Amino acid sequence: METIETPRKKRALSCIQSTGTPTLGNYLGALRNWVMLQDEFECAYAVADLHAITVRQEPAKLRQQINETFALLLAIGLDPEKSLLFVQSQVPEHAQLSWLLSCHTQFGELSRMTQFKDKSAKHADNINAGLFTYPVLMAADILLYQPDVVPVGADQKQHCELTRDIATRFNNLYANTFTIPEPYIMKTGARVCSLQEPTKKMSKSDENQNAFISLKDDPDTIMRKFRRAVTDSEAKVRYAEGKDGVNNLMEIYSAVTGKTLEAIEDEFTGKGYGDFKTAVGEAVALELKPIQERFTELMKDKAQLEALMKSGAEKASYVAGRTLGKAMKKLGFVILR
Ligand code: ATP
Ligand code: LTN
Repeated sequence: METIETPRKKRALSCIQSTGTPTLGNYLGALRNWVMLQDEFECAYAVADLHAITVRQEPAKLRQQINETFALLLAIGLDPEKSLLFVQSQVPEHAQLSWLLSCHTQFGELSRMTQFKDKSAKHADNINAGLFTYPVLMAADILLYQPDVVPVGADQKQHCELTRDIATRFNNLYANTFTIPEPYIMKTGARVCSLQEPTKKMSKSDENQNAFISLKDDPDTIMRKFRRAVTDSEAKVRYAEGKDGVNNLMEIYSAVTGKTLEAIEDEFTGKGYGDFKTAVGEAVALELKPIQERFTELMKDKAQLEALMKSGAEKASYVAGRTLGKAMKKLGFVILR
């Protein structure tokens, strides 16, 4: 008798660091796509807290940020019934596979990573080994769950490519072990820029608070930050080379409202930047309102958050343990039963 195999759902995995409150850049570039993929893919999403300590963190603040980032994942609409949600440090297999993979990654490859170059310039007094091997831990995060796609912002494309190279190398040396994943980068919102230096990406660890919109910013703060956003002296809302500030605001507005760049140009013909910035601020505040309300509720129930972390970590450890075991066996380690 012929059996009909149901094709397996494609898998997605991604993580966000607990280095501060997630920004509008994190949301438009990655997080909201995670929610979108939930029904179509088998998804696993994590708070990358081990990655966060590649730059110095204050312990009490780190703990708070891990809890808040986990709560925000729930607040944006990720459903633990549909997706695997967990905290990286609570699943020890990540650090274990990272070691195995680091012995299959070249010094030269890691030296070429632009995030390493940027972060070592920014933290010149603390260029630690973890900052250098950061992409190997990221490769472990990904490969443990055998995903087909990795939904990230454009800045993570290079790390995803390195992950593919490491996995391919491992598969060729030992036999097929890891699925080779593709980065999944959306067209709009993939690179939201700083409101103060619009050629740089918006980053949650920026020292200048006016440079980013945090997902926790209240409407007044959002409006004030957009009003202060750097633009130019042309006073014309149009998307063009050299108009980085305006282009960034147009992209944000487009990503939030779904309007095309042309429609936005039409909407603001004959109007100044004041009206435009108000419209962008209002649209963003409206988008964030329900997320903020759910976040406040979730943070009131620490026991529930912890219970969700616990069940997520257990499920993740089961999946990760299987892949880790497979990789160790292929490498020649003695596996005890
Ligand atoms: P940090 O400032 O601490 O380096 P970050 O803001 O870059 O952090 P991450 O936790 O490293 O945030 O990134 C989480 C996800 O958000 C990644 O998929 C990343 O590509 C995406 N992302 C980060 N910044 C932006 C941005 N400005 N625009 C679009 N996507 C972004
Ligand atoms: N390096 C990522 C965060 C990250 C990640 C991952 C993203 C850590 N592990 C696994 C996707 C998959 C960053 O955004 N800077």
